[in-house]
Amino acid sequence: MPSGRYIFFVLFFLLLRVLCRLLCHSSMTHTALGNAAMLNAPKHIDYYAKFSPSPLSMKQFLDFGSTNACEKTSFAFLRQELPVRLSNSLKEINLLPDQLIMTQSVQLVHSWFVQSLMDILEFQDKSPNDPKVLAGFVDTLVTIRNRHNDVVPTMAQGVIEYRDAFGADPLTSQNIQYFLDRFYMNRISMRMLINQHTLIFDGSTKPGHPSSIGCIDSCCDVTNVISDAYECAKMLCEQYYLGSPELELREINAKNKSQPIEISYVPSHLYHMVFELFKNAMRATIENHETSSTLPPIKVMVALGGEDLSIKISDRGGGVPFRKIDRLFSYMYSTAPRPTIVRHFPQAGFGYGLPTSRLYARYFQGDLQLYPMEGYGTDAVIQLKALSTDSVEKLPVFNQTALRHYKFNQEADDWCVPSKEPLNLAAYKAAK
Ligand code: W6P
Repeated sequence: MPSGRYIFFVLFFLLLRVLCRLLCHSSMTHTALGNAAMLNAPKHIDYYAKFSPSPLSMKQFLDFGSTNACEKTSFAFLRQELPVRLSNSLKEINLLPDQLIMTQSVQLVHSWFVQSLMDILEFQDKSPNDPKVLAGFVDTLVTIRNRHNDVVPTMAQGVIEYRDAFGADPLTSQNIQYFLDRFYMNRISMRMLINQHTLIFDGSTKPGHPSSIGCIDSCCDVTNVISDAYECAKMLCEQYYLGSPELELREINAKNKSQPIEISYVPSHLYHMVFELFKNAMRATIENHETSSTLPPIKVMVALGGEDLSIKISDRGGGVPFRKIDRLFSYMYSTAPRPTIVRHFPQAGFGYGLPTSRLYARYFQGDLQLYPMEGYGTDAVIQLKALSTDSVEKLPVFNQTALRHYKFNQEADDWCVPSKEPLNLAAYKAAK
């Protein structure tokens, strides 16, 4: 019976294809959940993206770790707030150029976000009074933190793929800049929430720093952190260049002249910023003095006023043309052509060090700016809030204004484009 055999084979192959689809799909999305649960994800994303994130102040972060706050409160806050922040980012990913969204890298990051959202939603109906639930929540947060470890290099890979295929036009570059600044800022904020909860409620007793609550130090000794970061950058610099500029550090505590400068801050964030600035200052100094026998020192000034804490790091590395400053912060420009492994001293524009440092400064309402004097050197200035009441998270929110940023930026500029050939004024000469 040839036709019976034929039908049998067709059915057999159809069955194989269905099985194959199912297997491939589940391995592609790296999901522990069934496909049925994943199919509900868009509904949940739409729901949580409608909420605006709730920024916390430094004081509120500190309160979670002191006696009057408890794990249940933190749990109840996070199981709502993390889905809100995740969903706001997920919505914004959809506004990237299609060819960027379609890259494997961006798809992978997207799948991590969806998976993490679904992981937290498992806790929506569980009781905060059950210690097993609370312990399970800490474990889930640790899993999520690990899952997202490589978000930055993976997104960078996506940007490289896009740039190699479609080039770097100014509009796309601007949209990617806008997106990644917001996306990474949200990431910093979610890792901050997760770190605080897991550090404070991991069940261990806290030895060490009495002024520390989670990763925040309520008496962060700014000068100490700066000195540590300098020493580490100096070590790398000497390994690579066989020399390094000295540090000259001055400080003024305007409020308390004889006291050390202390603020409530995240020491690791401060370290990240000044370490990055030191590496840049050292590289510029050395490469600008290759022929001379002495190196000018890097001068650091720290000032604490009533409102601001300011740090200025000055090098005499010859500066940069002012026109090129934006590029130092650009994700599109500063992405290495290939994912080069930097084993030695990081080179100019080696990656995302400067833009992420600026995000850390802005996260608690500060900023980081560069003031080059081409031909002489560069001042890098970090501004931070001195008061814990002013240090409030700066968070992106996905709304109509954000949407407009992506949509309507193609409009003509409202400033004239300078012409290469100046107008011939002779044509305007009044007739005699
Ligand atoms: C430079 C370029 C730069 C970037 C960041 C910090 C300091 C410096 N110095 O020449």
